[in-house]
Amino acid sequence: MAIEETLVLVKPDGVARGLTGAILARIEAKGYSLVDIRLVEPDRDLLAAHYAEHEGKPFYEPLIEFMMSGPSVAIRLAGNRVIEGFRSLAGTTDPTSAAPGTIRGDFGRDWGLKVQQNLVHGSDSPESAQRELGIWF
Ligand code: DAT
Ligand code: MG
Repeated sequence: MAIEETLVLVKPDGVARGLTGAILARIEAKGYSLVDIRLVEPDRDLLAAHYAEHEGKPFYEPLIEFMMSGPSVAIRLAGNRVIEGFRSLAGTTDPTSAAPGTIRGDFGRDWGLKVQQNLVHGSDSPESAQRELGIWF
């Protein structure tokens, strides 16, 4: 067993569309444990820290603006290999091509170029998880 913790965010589109409960149901059905959960309205400084790896990319500013458009639900999630497991539940980044059965594949809409509106975030490595959990909690 490799019990890990990860940061999951239900992003502003997921919260605004009333999908928080449906997303949490999938997480709980998988057997992961909610260790902590909070509604956060992040400021630019928090988001700059969270998305530091993407600074300078063409989608960076629209991403930050979108993430400031409303609250996100931040979740400290624990479970066996939860970092990889949650990203598998979430599906690939672009909702248009994310597989059916995944959160992004089932709920993500084709919003034109707005790939950032893909409902959820999940940390991509143990190092990212520890860093991001420290930012949001
Ligand atoms: P992920 O959220 O799947 O880990 P990422 O870390 O590469 O993806 O990017 C962070 C977020 O930035 C992603 O959830 C949506 C947005 N994004 C990534 N690539 C994009 C692109 N090519 N165009 C627009 N937004 C993008
Ligand atoms: Mg990422």
